[in-house]
Amino acid sequence: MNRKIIGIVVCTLVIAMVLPAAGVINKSDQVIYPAERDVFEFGDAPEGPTAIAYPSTGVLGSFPTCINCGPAMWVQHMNFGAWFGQGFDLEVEGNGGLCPQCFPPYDKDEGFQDNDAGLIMPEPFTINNAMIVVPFPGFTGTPLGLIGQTAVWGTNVDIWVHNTMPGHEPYVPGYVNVLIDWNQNGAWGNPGEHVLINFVVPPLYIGPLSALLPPNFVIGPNSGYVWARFTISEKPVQMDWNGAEYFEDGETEDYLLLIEEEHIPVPDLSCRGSIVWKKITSTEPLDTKTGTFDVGNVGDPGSLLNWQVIAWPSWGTWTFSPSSGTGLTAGSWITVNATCVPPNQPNQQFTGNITVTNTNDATDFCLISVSLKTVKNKVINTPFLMLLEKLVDQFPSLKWLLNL
Ligand SMILES: [Ca+2]
Ligand SMILES: [Ca+2]
Ligand SMILES: [Ca+2]
Ligand SMILES: [Ca+2]
Repeated sequence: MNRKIIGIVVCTLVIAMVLPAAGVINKSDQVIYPAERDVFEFGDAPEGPTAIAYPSTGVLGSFPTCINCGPAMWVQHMNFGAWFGQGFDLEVEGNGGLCPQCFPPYDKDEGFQDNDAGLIMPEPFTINNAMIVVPFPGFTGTPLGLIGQTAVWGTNVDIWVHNTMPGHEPYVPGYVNVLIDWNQNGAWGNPGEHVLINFVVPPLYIGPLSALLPPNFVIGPNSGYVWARFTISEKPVQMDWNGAEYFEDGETEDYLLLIEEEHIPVPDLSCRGSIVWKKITSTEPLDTKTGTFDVGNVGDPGSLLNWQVIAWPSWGTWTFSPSSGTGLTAGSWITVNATCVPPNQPNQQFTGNITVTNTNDATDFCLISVSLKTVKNKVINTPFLMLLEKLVDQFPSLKWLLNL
């Protein structure tokens, strides 16, 4: 090791030793010195008889946050060198000192990217004074992932950790634990909610937790919001920890995270066009009439439509080409050629509909209106009519007979 490298290492060690001893910056920019540490680091997940954890269900928060109210205990840390993000701040009570008369306001200890919060991803949510779940100002809020998806550290979730905890060696490892309220009952400790268990952060490690390759975990079974607790501490906790403990060192940060339901794109059938055949003669019943209409998928991007012509007028003889289709992509249209051999009934107006349906959803259908008008029957090749026409030629005043 050359002198320069030794110098850098010594400098780093000195800074690491001096920083925790010198204190940390709290939210009012006051430096807190060790001698004044009659305050601690707490959580800010909701707790109390009026603290709603999830506005959509009204479930109350029973997370261990407040000293002066139940139903749970609380988490607290002194701090000598382990935290998340750029620092930590110390208070006399949970939720940034506002317990127990609070919720709202929420997230009064750490928010997101506020120099205290260490969460790198996802972008968490909070609950405003109108009790609406919202992203933090300046952020859009991003989901942890989908139900049942594996949350990968560094891709779905990450947090900045800082471990310069002094000890006998002279630095000691820290332990990171993560709890997520998968079943949204307002408490941790249910099976599967302890998603990172006593994960070791080596002495003097400062960086994203993902770089230490913590084990990934499967996202819970419910969509919506879940309160999560990230804790770094000097000692391990028990399995299925409920989030309450007194620690000599470290920090706890609580976040409201979003889990999304997998969205399966849904097709939506649409039709355009109508068919009108005016004044056709029925003297040539095999004179097939043709027309067209369009069938389209105006549904979600990525959706595929299966469709079918299921009904048509009872008059005439109909054929359709094509009469059904599968896998019509969103935004696509297909032209259907309709042919009809008209009924051999003179001087009539026929109307009706062609019905096209989404094969996978009977409530998704559309109608193409059709109309056909036949003229009066002029059966010119019958001997009687030929005779009549000759008669009219000689006696034009009898022309009205031809209109009968
Ligand atoms: Ca905290
Ligand atoms: Ca928080
Ligand atoms: Ca922090
Ligand atoms: Ca729970």
